[in-house]
Amino acid sequence: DFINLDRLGYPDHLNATVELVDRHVTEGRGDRVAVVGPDVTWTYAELKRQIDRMANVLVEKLGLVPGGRVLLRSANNPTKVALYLAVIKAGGIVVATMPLLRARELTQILDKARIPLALCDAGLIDEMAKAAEGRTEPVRVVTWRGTAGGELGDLLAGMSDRFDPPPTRADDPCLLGFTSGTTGLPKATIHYQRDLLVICDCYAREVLRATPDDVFIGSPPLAFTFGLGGLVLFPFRVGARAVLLEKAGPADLAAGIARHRATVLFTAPTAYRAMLGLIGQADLSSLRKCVSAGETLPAPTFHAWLTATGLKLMDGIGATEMLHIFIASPEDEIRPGATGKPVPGYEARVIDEASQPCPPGVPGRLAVRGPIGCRYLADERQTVYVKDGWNITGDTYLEDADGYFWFQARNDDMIVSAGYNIAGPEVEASLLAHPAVAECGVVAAPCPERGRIVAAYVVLNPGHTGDDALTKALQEHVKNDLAPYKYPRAVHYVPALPKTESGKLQRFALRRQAEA
Ligand code: 3SK
Repeated sequence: DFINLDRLGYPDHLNATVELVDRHVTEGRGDRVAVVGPDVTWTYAELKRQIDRMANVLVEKLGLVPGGRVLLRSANNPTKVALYLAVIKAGGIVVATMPLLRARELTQILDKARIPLALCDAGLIDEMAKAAEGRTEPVRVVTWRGTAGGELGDLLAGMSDRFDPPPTRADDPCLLGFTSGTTGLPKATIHYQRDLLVICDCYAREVLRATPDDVFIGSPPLAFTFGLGGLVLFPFRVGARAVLLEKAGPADLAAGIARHRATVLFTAPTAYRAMLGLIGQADLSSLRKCVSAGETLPAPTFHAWLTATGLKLMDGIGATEMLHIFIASPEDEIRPGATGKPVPGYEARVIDEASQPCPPGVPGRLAVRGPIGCRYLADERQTVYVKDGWNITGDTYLEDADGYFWFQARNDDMIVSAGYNIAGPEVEASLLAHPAVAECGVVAAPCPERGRIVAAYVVLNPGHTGDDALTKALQEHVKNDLAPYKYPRAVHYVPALPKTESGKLQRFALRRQAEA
């Protein structure tokens, strides 16, 4: 299931942590800053020291053996990074979890991945403890406070700061990425030691073009592999600096960029839109690259950011299954509104119901393959989502004659109304271009006459009132912008939209509201 690995030239044995951290120390770059957190700054040499001590604790005191699974639960901070990389250095498998997960969701993960050890920030222990309680397969939970104080701090006392890793293979599993899914049980995707380098050597090198002088910052949690890549793996691969924010709302991000003179920003379109309102209040002039992913990037947001900052948002689509972004364009090849072209090393195609390639301009299901294969952990959905080595994504796309891929809808975001196929996100992009609209989500609502109608849930910008006059104005705006049948026949004004922890709009929650 791998292509182009010869070109990437990985040896049969490698350890991702050694490649990402130790290598900088052994090659004389140990005094460069690796990671900055709320209360600590570590050079590469100090980060290696921390990782080695933690790896010793994991192996000597907590019984971690190669292949052993370890759950991590905390906000983004340097201790979490060191623990993450310590588990991998010791040949273990990390299962990082979103800090806001509740006990029921943690239990699903513990059960699915059969995890015997959890490392948890003491501030987030309540739900973890509930999840661990009364399980037939016991889970040992170790907490830490601040920069590895608390229980973990006690275990670390007196540990050697030299750890010799076991001989890990390039295709040893080292990470289980859980996908939240829209409904139902989460799926776990298995990733290898090598995969952590592949995404750096494909996306970060060929598209992002990261350099050792870059300072990375962003909002996604490290449990979302968008964040893991953008805030840890990409900076460390080139010996650059990662700034980790425990709170990363738009205002925190803007302040963090100004304070740390960040050059590379990873966040989602919603945050870019919110930051537009903060441009005058924080100095964002240090930024040179802005990556947008996690949800589709509408052209109005691209243009507004370009006007405000002079920077082109670099859109991309990735998947936990593929670990990171597989379609995106370097800045000099961006076509606004398109997601981009396959990242070097990956192939993408749009296929029809019979799994045959669609001609240019015809929408179909997006399929992708590349140096990272999609492997679900003990999940019968493997055969549904992976066919002949192609990962069948949940997105409808079209490819234009020049090879650019254009997002149409999530497969379940298509609204069929009176026989017309309408992509909800297209109507959202149109509404977003209206000055009254701050955010919106568009879904199908039942209608006796038309089967389904287009229903918009709209969050307004300050100074606007959601009344009949505005509804008419928004409807006219969409009718003038898109084929008239696409206009939202129902418009609901809401204070906020339902989102996942990684900031994605939860259309299924809106759909449920619309069905009610
Ligand atoms: O596009 C996404 O949602 C995504 C998922 C996982 C990793 C990276 C990305 C951009």
